[in-house]
Amino acid sequence: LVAKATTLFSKNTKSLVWGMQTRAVQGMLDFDYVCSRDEPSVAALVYPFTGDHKQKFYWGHKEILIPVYKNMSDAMKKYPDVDVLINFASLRSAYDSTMETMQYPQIHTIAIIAEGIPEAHTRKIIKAANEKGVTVIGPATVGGIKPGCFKIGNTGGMLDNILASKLYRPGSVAYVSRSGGMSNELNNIISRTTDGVFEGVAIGGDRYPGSVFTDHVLRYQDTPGVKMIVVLGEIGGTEEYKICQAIKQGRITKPVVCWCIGTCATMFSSEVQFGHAGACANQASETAVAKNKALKEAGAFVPKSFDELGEIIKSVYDDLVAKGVIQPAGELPPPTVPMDYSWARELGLIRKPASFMTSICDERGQELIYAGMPITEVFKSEIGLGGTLGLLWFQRRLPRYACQFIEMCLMVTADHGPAVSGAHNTIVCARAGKDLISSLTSGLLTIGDRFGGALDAAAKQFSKAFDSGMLPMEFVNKMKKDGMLIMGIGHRVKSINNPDMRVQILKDFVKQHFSSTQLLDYALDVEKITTSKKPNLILNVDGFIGVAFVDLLRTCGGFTRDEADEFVEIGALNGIFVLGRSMGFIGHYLDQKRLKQGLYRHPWDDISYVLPEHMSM
Ligand code: Q5B
Repeated sequence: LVAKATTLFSKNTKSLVWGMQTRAVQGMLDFDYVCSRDEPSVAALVYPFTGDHKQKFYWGHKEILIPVYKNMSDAMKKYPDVDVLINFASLRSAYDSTMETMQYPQIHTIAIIAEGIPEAHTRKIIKAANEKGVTVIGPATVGGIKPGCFKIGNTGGMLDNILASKLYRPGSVAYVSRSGGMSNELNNIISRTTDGVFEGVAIGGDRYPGSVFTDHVLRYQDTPGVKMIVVLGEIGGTEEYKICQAIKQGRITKPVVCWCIGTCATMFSSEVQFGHAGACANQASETAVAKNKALKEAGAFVPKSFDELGEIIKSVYDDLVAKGVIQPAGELPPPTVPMDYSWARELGLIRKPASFMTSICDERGQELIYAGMPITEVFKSEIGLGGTLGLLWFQRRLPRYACQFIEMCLMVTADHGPAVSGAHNTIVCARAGKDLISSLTSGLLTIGDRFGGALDAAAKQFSKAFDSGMLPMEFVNKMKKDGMLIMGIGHRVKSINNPDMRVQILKDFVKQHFSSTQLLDYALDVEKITTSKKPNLILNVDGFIGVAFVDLLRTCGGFTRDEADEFVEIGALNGIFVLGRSMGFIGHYLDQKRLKQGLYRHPWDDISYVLPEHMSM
């Protein structure tokens, strides 16, 4: 067997981290920085699942790059001064990666974080480690910490905890525990009752930890900076008896404060398996009560209960100070490590104007919310597509008739055959081999004043004329005088002789359900005048929806007049045609694909070529 190192970590320790644990690595670097280390303790990461590359981290305020290697051998070769490996591999790969690590004699300490590694594998690891003189911390642990020097992975928690427990500089008390969580509690207790932690290791809760209590207690005994030792044992196993023996034999001379957790097991009528795999007393000597008794008899300082642990640590420490064994050093403030933005925000310490604002939908919580209405409620109250559109476009729970009207608008505008500009474009695009989205958008891009995009302009023109008290005839004449077309009036194929049934359907519904149709009535009066001039100058589908929507917004009770006007101003109404007609365009796209239509080429006989005469120079 090769002797193992007494000092596992120093201010110059360099490590490799196995696994893409970027948060843990950043935590280590922040710890290094707050300890005033000259260089980061992480030399590189090893991660077999990506190629060699570099990862960005913070070193104080600065951004630095730390390499990631696919092969451990490359990392070892590149960093011969690395002597610690922190293994974040899963329980499936931790064995192989640990065994591989032990092939490199430069490594003297391995921390294995994974839980659930088969005991047979751990025992093989322990055997190999003993043969090679490698200290294994873990498995199933956060690892350990040496204030001012080195932190294994996530040990010690967040930076505020590290600072609160003064882990950025060494104290005189070394501890060993099984549990990682309880080691944090020890950091807290020791920092409040003494000059602080010198080193702390959590060996992990498995039945076969890679290193045991005595391994670390003996190291601490042989480490001059350690003046007293704290052991937090627990029910199960007999390791604590080795400490008793070492005290009795005089191998351990420094004061040992010890408490075994799990004394409450006696309150149960049957044997209790506590959280850790090894935390179960299989015989009387393995109970916490028996071990505490033996430790006390051996000369360790054993409190009456865990609650008294702090007091007893303090009294032992005060005694050492009184005897001059410990001379508490003066406090120096640690360097400031900038707080991560996300953490500072979570703590409510900073505010920043958001780049985006949204008021219609929130997907962050457990349930998707549309304008304040949880998605389950959207379905429960059966508001349908019209109601959903009401929430997302108008941020209102609209009355049922309004939802129905919106759905009818979407239905009547869904398609008007392949000959209209948009459908034509979609078809040509689909036949040119383009995809659905390209073909759809090619169709949508034709929507404008002349085709399908006259809803908002119609709403504006008619409202302005109506609100200003202009008579329908005055309005028609003024538009003619100004040389402007009336938006929402006129159709290429529909006329009073060939009425548009879509408009008729909507008209019937609106007349029956809307509380007021003032603007619609005004537009119908205008239609009477325009159709008297030309039968195709009807109030078309765009115009009808435009003016009827103004009546809806103004009179449904959900909007102020300003809000109603704003929706028209910002172009909400054309959205109805865009949304409705998207259904048709998609239909045309699928139809062309289904019909296996080839590339479209417009026939020459349908193009009038009107080039200038050939001109000779
Ligand atoms: N005149 C729609 O024009 C159309 C006049 C007008 C005063 C007017 C035209 C127009 C306003 C925009 C509008 C939406 C281009 C239409 C839609 C969806 C669709 C489409 C589908 C679907 C049709 C002939 C004479 C001229 C003009 C005069 C025409 N419009 N006067 N105000 N608004 N409307 N767009 O038939 O004296 O002879 O020179 O721009 O509302 O897109 O199915 O196809 O669902 O897909 O080509 O329904 O009306 O008529 O331009 O030859 O004009 O009438 O000044 O007078 P036409 P033009 P004059 S719905």
